[in-house]
Amino acid sequence: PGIEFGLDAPYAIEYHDSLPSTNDRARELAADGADGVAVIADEQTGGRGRLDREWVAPSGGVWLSLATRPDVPAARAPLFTLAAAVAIADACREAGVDAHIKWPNDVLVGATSENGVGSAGDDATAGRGGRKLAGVLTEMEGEADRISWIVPGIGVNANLDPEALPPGAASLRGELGEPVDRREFAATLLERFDALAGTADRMDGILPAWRERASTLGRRVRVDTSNGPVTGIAVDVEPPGALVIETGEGAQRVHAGDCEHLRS
Ligand code: BT5
Repeated sequence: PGIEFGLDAPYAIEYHDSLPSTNDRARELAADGADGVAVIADEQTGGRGRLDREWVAPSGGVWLSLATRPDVPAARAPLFTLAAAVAIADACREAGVDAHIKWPNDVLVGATSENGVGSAGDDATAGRGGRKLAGVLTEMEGEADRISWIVPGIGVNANLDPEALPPGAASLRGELGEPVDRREFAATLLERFDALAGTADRMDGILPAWRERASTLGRRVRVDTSNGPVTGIAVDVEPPGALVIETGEGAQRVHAGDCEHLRS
């Protein structure tokens, strides 16, 4: 089913058949003062991941970015990424797919048990604790004491053929064997996101919800940060979203980077 109309959600919807990137459009709207608009496209021709990586986004996915102007300090921005991951995981579970979160922004399926990690042999991504169903790219502008705007961008491989996606990717259709109703999926996702991050006083629930759905905690991980790799056991996530890694030489907090789940 299409996602082009009839979405009952706590956000105004701006739908496009095709856009270069829903994040770019939402940034434009947010910079112009929009607060509470969800930009949704059936297809993106220039989808972006973090660090200027490409995000493959053909017709059939849920490609969605929120133009928001919350009254919170910039330091809390990482919480929006965590909230988006929780909202995605919940919408996936409601659709019948047992999704889990890999710090900070990946939603994965498969290989949740500790001993299952790496069971997929040489397949790089599968061997690292699951196949990627969704990702989040959050972009913002503002001063330290207040965000001017923030755009959480959400990409979910909904009704796609996994063959059309990069190696190590999964889709809801691939997991379920049939398409999902994307309108229902997007509505659930937006409702969950709003419940977690819609107002500053709601945001306290984000970390507990994230911990419950994360497969990273308790795992041996390597995070590649801009200061080099940090390896150890991921023991917790701390405000506003830092991963605490027990390295053997004390705990280290990492705020951004690419995380790999390692064999223990
Ligand atoms: C992400 O980046 O995971 C963030 C993805 C955010 C996409 C949404 S879609 C709506 C909004 N508009 C945009 O333009 N972007 C956002 P990162 O963690 O850097 O992962 C990127 C990597 O994932 C790539 O280098 C590929 O290896 C892989 N990849 C690319 N497309 C994929 C897909 N559809 N499914 C799974 N993996 C993919």
